[in-house]
Amino acid sequence: MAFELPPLPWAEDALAPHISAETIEYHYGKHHKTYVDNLNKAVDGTPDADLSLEEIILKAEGPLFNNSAQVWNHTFFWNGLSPNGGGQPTGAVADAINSSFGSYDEFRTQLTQAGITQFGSGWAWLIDNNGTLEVTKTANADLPLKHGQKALWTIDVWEHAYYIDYRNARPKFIDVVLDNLVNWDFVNQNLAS
Ligand code: MN3
Repeated sequence: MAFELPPLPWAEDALAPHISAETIEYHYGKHHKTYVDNLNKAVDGTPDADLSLEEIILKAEGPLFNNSAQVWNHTFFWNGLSPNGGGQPTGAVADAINSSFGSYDEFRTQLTQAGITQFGSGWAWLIDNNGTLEVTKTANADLPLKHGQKALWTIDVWEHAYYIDYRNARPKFIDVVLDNLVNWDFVNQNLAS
């Protein structure tokens, strides 16, 4: 069965003005869709077509890994954003962030630094590493799953994620997302799963 582009959890203009409908139109409607299309082309008629997305990510290298991982990463990224999100964490994640980082501010500093210092394209992550929350960054399509780590949240720092709205100002994009869009309910679900 072919992989499908999952629907967005909100309307294309719901994250504006922080992320514009135009950015979503391209980032979801073109970039994310292209990864899905390329993944389907790559597995069509092969035994991989019967595997789950996660199974493909774990076994694949090269273009098949890149496209399958980018499908997963983008779906995870969209679900981690909410029009009513951002700011201080809630629930169990708030306690886990305090115990792992000392404070929300320290988490925020580390996450921002990871996003800014990811040279070229990639992702910054909040992960659960055997009960301790950590911030990591990955290049291109790479993701925690490939390293045996559990992802709790991510931010896409490829230029296509922010260039329409923020041009070259990646730090501003990260700030705005942290202040306004982090879906802490989703992070709590991932922590609990
Ligand atoms: Mn992207």
